[in-house]
Amino acid sequence: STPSRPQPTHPLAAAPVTAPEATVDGFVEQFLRNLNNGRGVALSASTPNDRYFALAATVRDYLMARWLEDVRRQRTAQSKGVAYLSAEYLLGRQLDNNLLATGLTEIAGEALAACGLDIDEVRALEIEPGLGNGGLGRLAACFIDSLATMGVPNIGYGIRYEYGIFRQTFVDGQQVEQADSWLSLGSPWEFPHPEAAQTISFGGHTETYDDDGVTRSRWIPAWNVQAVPHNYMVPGYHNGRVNTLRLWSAQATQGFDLRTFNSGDYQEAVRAQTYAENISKVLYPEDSTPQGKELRLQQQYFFVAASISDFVNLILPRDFDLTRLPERVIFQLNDTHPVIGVPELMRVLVDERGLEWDAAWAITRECFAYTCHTLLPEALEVWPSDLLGRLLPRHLEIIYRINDEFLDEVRERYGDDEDRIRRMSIIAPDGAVRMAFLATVAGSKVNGVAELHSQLLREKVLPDFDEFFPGKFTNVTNGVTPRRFVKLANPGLSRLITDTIGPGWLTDLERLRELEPFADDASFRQAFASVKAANKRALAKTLHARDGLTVDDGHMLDVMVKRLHEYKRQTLKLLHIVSQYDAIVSGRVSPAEVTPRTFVFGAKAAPGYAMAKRIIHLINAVGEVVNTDPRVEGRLAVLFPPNYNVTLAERVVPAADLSEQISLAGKEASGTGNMKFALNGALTIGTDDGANVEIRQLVGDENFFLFGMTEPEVATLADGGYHPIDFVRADENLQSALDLISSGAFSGGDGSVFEPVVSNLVHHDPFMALADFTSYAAAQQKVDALYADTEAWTRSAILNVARSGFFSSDRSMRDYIDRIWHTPPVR
Ligand code: TH1
Repeated sequence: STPSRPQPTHPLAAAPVTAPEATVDGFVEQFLRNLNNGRGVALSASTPNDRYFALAATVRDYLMARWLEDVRRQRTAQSKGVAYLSAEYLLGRQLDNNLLATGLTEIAGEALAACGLDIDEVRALEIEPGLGNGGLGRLAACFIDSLATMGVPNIGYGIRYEYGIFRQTFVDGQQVEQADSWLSLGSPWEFPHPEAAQTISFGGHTETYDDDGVTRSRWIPAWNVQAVPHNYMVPGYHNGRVNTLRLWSAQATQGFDLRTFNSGDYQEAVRAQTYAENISKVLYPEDSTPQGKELRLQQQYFFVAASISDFVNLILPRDFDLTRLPERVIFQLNDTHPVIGVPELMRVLVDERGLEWDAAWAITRECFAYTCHTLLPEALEVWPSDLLGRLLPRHLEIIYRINDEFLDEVRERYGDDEDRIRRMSIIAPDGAVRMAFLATVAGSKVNGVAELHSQLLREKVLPDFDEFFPGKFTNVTNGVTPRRFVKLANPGLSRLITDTIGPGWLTDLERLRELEPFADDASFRQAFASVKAANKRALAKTLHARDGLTVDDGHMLDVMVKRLHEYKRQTLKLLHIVSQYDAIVSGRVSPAEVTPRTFVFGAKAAPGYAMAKRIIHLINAVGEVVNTDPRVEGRLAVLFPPNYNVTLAERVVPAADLSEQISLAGKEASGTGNMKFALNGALTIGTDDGANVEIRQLVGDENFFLFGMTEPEVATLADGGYHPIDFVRADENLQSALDLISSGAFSGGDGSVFEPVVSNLVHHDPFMALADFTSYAAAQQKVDALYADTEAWTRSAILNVARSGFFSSDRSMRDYIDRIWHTPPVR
């Protein structure tokens, strides 16, 4: 029931909400009010956490009037918006971002100082919400930032995991996971609305019934949970716009508990509650490797069903004509994780709203679009039909019908080409449901995330579908938000840019092109290099305080930060480090000939991914030895700060000289770290993979260290039978580095410790690290040569910044809007 609207008589209550005054005085007043009234403490008695909460609440207060206005507009305006469906949002810290959006950074600093507080100490208390694994989750966070900044109506829908991505620790060099209890002190950024909970059903069976002579199907579920919305502000940059991120949390339903309780089984009632609340308990820590677990499917349906119902039943007016749904919303599927939304919308339209199947299907096909983020065959989700049928029987029925009708169309086009039918069927021969196929059939558009990836998606993964649906496939190259990854992360560079080309570039990143001529200006190069040096010192400080690590002055900072995955080839980098170390200790080169480098790794391994964990162990073991061997004379250092996350990225990226993007060609769909580094003036050493291809095209070959096989060369090598041992025999440095690991040089003389890593490389090497080693080592020599010429290096670094404006997520959003969504900004 809709609550009745208040009819205020007091002028204050009838007026629009207003923000506190944007002055130091106004800020102090609001901050103290929040501390006193919100936390119930006086300044003198407040804890650091009280102050952090009060500061966050104050920033919120400045955004509130805008937010309420935008929420109202969303309900009343007739414009079309984006409902972004994503199982992950890797947001990073909110305080600085929201201060930046409101333009209050300086005022807040002064206000806190006037209260006798250091804002840096307060901001350090924020625990970042790690509600994502890596690139996919961070991309979602960048996209909603850009949409708010561009004034495009958007709701981000997802899951409020109680535990985000695990906190990584190292014990004796090996990864040990700790629970990420990011909510233990509460979150000042969320607005829970338990009263607006949605009931989400599961299990049971379906039955047919007669509806005025028409046979219809209905779902009789067995159990349900409550989905409680938690709203977060998503402020645009300096534009007074605030969109919403709505994350759902699972809560046991009372009715369900009561029934069990009344039957006398209290223990069982509590168990049921735990079961229900498990749904949003923890983020699955697998990046690009689905496990096909029932709880995962529960999570997916839970948040998608709640989100669709939220939009269709609550945001749209009660009497909205659903045949016009495509005029109001596009549901963007962030990979296959939310694809169960396709049969869910069909169920809502047909079973709940009584539409005819064909009409409902026409609406559904217009309302969804699908982004694929990977090519790894093992990453494409499939759900066993018995599992789906048990958990969501009506949805399985709907999927079967969608598939039957789709395959009829295929037959109509191609005749009884049974081979093709088998290839294109949403239902695999073993009965499993191929979610990527379902998304492709249902989606109005299907896109990959970089040019090369989109091309391979069409040509290698879904060629039958590309032929069948001309015009459906498109590309949108990923992007990153320059607000967080340039302005917040790199204030020094931002200041230099603004001093040089004026303001405005932060929302029009192609304007960085105007920096190009300054690459030839010696005094600009000088200023640019000193920003980089200052960023390195800042990183050194952070790593020292955080992990007790030391970064030597004067070292090149060579960085590889991303999830640990064999396809990304951290081992290739490691082999090169080992071979440099080997060259020194075997006397082949003197330390003085080696470019001083600090190698920084950051990487979490999925807890069940044994090989990835062994590789982490090996990196740490090599670091132990290299960092302490006096023969190295401090020329090489390997640092592996644990728990790489968004907060650390904001320190590491601006400090890097060299960005390692060395996946096997054809395996990394896009990458987005690669973009962050280029934008912050690191040079890339990389393969022709993912968005590296576009980075190299834009920054120019002479400002990029390319190496390795191309994707067609990889395919040819694989077809001819790949024998890694051939490549070991052909490169004595490689042979020697592998021998050194096998000898136990990094494991106290016990060669067996890392034998599984070495033998996997030498005998299998599924991602051809050894085949690319020689070429990689040669490219690293070119890196050393250019680095020796400081002016030339800095010139290249500046050109990387100047030519990377394309990689703003604002541009990605424009591409989505033009090619897929057709959701213009609303003024
Ligand atoms: C990543 C891709 O590996 C990466 O190349 C890309 O830049 C990023 O998405 C954003 O597009 C992926 N992350 C996941 C995570 C899961 C499943 C598939 C992918 S693909 C859980």
